[in-house]
Amino acid sequence: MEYNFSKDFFWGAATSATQSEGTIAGDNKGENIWDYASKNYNHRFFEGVTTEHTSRFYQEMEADLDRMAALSFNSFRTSISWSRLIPEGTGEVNPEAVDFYTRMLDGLNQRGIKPFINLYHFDMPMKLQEIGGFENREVIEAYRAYAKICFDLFHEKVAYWFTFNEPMIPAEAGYLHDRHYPYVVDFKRAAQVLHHIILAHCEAVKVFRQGPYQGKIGIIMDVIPVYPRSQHPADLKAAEMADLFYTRSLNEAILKGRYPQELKAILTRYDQMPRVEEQDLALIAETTIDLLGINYYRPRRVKAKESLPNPEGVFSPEWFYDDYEMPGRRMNTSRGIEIYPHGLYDIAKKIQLKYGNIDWFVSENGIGIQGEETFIEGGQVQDNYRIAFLKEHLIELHQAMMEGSNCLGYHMWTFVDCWSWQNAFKNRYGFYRLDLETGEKTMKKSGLWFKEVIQKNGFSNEF
Ligand code: IFM
Repeated sequence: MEYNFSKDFFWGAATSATQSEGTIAGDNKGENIWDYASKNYNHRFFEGVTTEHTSRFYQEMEADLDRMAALSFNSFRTSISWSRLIPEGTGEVNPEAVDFYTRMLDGLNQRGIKPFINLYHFDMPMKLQEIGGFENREVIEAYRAYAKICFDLFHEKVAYWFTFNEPMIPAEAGYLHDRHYPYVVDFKRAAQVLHHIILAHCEAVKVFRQGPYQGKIGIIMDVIPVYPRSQHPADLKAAEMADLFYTRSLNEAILKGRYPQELKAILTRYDQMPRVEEQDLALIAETTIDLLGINYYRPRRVKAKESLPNPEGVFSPEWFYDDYEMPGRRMNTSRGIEIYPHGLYDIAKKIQLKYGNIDWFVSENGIGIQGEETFIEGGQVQDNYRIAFLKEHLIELHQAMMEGSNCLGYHMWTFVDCWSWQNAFKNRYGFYRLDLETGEKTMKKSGLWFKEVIQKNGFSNEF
């Protein structure tokens, strides 16, 4: 069976500034929450690795661009680090950063690799976090100004802009589930952060549309499709609630221009409604995007709750469902998450049938594996599991495209093994292995496989 993809399909990979750039003396980068947290809450990071020690994209950018070209990428996503460009979050622009991003964008374009540029990947400048980060409405204006500076500086070099990567995560992980700084646990505050992030997205899209810029603008969402344990009404209700809180709350605001009605009713009932001003809803209603990125890693399987939540405990979406461990599910044990390629097909169909079949692409998909050095043979990581993972997901995507889904591309997470939030270098995701001792970057077997796929614009099931 042959799987051929559309002409001009985007093939490449994604990373983010904080996860790949690193810092060096004299780069004049300002501190962001990850620089701060990885030093001051060092115990929360695997083996205590801080943001200084990432994959050194800042120093090795030209060589890394050559590595991308060696994989035949035609596109690549990274983010601009807000605190590198504007060290205090507002005010003075850092000339070293302008020079770095200019060289990076030129270098990509010269190699025929289209830059996909994201403005925010979890990395709030520390100065702005000190006044509350996105919990503070003033930070929306700071973000709007930052976005405009990026558009003004780089619009001639970038055709694809994204306002946020996974906008749910800073709210959910930073303000409810104790995974990201500032480690607050409070649903109402998380909801406020999410609402302000949505407004910040809308403001950036607005400023983009008002300016003399060419190109497209969109957002990158992390979608976890929800599956109920059974067709029992209680399980179906549990699935509906998980979907409402974690997917529809955000997707409908961005893609349909309004929050789901049921959400407001529930949050009001539990006294969890964030402050929403009247003009906010009008702004959300009038904002549209050109291109949607979807990050897909896993499904969410749920069942009806088995015991009542503590009524005096912290309100959370988990008050309405329990996670369900489906017997026989296929696991990536390094990350403790299920592998379910068909979920990508289901997402594609949902976009097609429920969200107007808008243009979209897979902006992240990948598999993080711990202890990858044990798969090194002849100096190369023999990551057949990653090739199988990619193949299975691409087959599902291909099927959805055959049925009319407007998917324009596929970006793998990630290019070179990179630093992760909390897990640092525990799980490796890259097409290139990073040797932490020597700094050497070597192509894995999956990199070679992906290169062939790109060159053929598809693959056959045999290889
Ligand atoms: O590393 C992250 C990335 O920053 C956002 N999406 C998931 C990746 C893998 O965990």
